[in-house]
Parts: sequence; structure tokens; C-alpha cells
Amino acid sequence: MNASERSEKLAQHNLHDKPKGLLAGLSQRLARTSASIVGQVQSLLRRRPTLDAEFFDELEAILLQADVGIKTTTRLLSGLSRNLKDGGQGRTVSGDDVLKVLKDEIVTVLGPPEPLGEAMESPTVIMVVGVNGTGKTTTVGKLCYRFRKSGSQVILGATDTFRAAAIDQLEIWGNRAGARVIRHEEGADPAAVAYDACQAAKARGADYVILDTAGRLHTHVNLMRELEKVKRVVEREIPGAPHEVLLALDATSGQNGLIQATTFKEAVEVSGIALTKLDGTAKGGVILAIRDSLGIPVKLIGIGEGIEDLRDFDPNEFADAVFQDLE
Ligand SMILES: Nc1nc2c(ncn2[C@@H]2O[C@H](COP(=O)(O)OP(=O)(O)O)[C@@H](O)[C@H]2O)c(=O)[nH]1
Ligand SMILES: [Mg+2]
Repeated sequence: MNASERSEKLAQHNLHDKPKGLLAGLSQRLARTSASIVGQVQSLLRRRPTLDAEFFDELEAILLQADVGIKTTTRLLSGLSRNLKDGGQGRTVSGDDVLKVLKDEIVTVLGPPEPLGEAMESPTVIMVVGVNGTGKTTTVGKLCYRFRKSGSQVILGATDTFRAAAIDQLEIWGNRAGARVIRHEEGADPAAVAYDACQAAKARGADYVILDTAGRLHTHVNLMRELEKVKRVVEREIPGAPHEVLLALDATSGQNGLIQATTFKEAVEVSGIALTKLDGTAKGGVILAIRDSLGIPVKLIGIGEGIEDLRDFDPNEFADAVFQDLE
């Protein structure tokens, strides 16, 4: 292959395969959410092409089913009727118009993308918190891999010392991604692990420290106290840290997840949400409820169990993937 062939191939790859491939990949992972919102609205439009009160009642039910939540659903419905001119009552509009307006309203509710917090001076410290099984360790592993791929040095802290298996699980991710894991024995003080992780990062000039925390303790109060203590140690050891407190929320947990978010938000000032398992759920509408009712931005989305199945959350890209049939 000569130089011009090579550059043509590269251009084709960049122009066509890559962006389309990425979006297609995301659409595929969000297919269940797409079916539960766009698919259902399309079928409603076939049954009720007139935007009467019954139409809006049924639309409300569809959005609530997809876990959009009552507050956000109300906001979407009023945006929709406002934008479909005469209040939408009794008018026949094209189904594509309705879907386009709904998509725009969704993008508006989601707001602009919010990047992960970064330190002015390395290391950046990221704490990942959340209840058991929400995907904390997996998210730590994926994030670590992403940073490693861009050439950064990462230290992982096994601050979930509640079970030995949790420490081993993090070690496996560390090995896969190529990062050192700071670990103590089962039952050790998590704040001591956090301290050592910060020291190791400073000594080695690492770019990132990611702390995997516990999700279960004997009591909820103990868990919150433990997280607060870890946070205090990090604050003391590294100026400006933690630069990000990410709450791992399972997208399939619905309104329950929102209640969890509130308690973590109070204890450790959650700065962003990693919404996991979006690939397995028809209830991805919860992403709208989170933004509108908690005021915490979703920064990352988990779309599979693999090491590369993590994306920055970009509201436009998300809406494009959910509404892909419209393009
Ligand atoms: N399908 C899917 N599974 C996920 C995702 N994130 C995590 N999981 C799975 O959820 C389970 C619990 O994850 P884990 O990281 O151990 O949760 P933790 O207890 O919060 O640390 C594991 O089986 C993961 O493979 C995701 O984005 N998509
Ligand atoms: Mg874990």
C-alpha cells in the first residue's frame, strides 16, 4: 500500500467506520432503552396520530415505565406540548416531528456534558462509592484501563477491605490494566489503605489514584463514617483531593438508586455519577431523573462488563443512540 492509498484508507476509516461504528455500538447497547421509549412512542403515534389528552396520558405512562420519574416526565410533557405549537391539543402532526421534539427536550433536560474532575497538579484522586453490586470495582478497572491506554500512571487503592475477595477482584483489574494495587489484609482500616495509596502515588509521580470503596458494612452509619474518614485522609495527603467522588449507580435499580444517591451525596459530596449496566436495561430513562432530581451530573456510563465498556456521558451522543432510527 503506497502513501496515498494509506491516507485514503485512513480518511475512510475516520470518516465512516469510526464515528458510525462508535454510535452503532452505543445504540446496540442502549437498544432496550430505545425500544422502551422510542419504540413505544412510535407505536403510540400509529394508534393515536392526534395529539389529544389521551395521547399525552399514554405518553406519560411510557416515560414513567422507562423510569424517567414523575418530575422529569412532567417537564418533558410540558416542553413537548409547548413546542408542538397550539398546545398540541387535537392537532395531527407527523410522528417524526413529535420524536424530534422529544429528543430535543431530552437533550435539554440532560444539559451539557460534564468532564471528570482533574487536578491542576498530579495526582488526580478519584473515589468510587456506592452500594454493593452497583459496579464500583468494574468501573475502577475500566477507568484505570482508559488512563493507562493514554499513557498515564495509575495507582489503585483497595479501600474495600470488608472481604478478601473484593481485594483480589481489584488486583485482577489492576493486572489487566497494568496498574499497581495498594492493598492491606481483609478487615484493615480503609483510611490506612487510602493513605498508602496517596503516598505511593506521590513517591512514584503517578497521575491518578483511584480508590475502590466498600459498599456494605454492618450498618449504613458505619459505612458513611468510613467513607468520610477515607475522604478526610485523602484531603489531608493531597491538596484539592478528592478531585472526583463518583457514585456508581446501577441503572436497573430505578427509583431506589435515587434514594441511595441522596444518602451518599450527604455523606461524601458526590461530584458525579457513573451509571452502570445501561446495556442490560429498558429503564435507561433513569438518567433523566438523576439529572433533574438530584442535580448531580452523570459523567460516565457503563455499557457492558468488558474493560472497554465505559464511555464519557455525552447527552447528544446518548440521545442520538436512543433515537437512532430518526437519523
Ligand atoms: N452488563 C453490565 N454489567 C456490569 C456493568 N458494570 C458492572 N457490571 C457487573 O455487575 C456486577 C457487580 O460489579 P462490581 O464491580 O463487582 O460491583 P461492586 O460491588 O459495586 O464493586 C459484576 O458482575 C459486573 O460484571 C455494566 O456496565 N454492564
Ligand atoms: Mg467491589
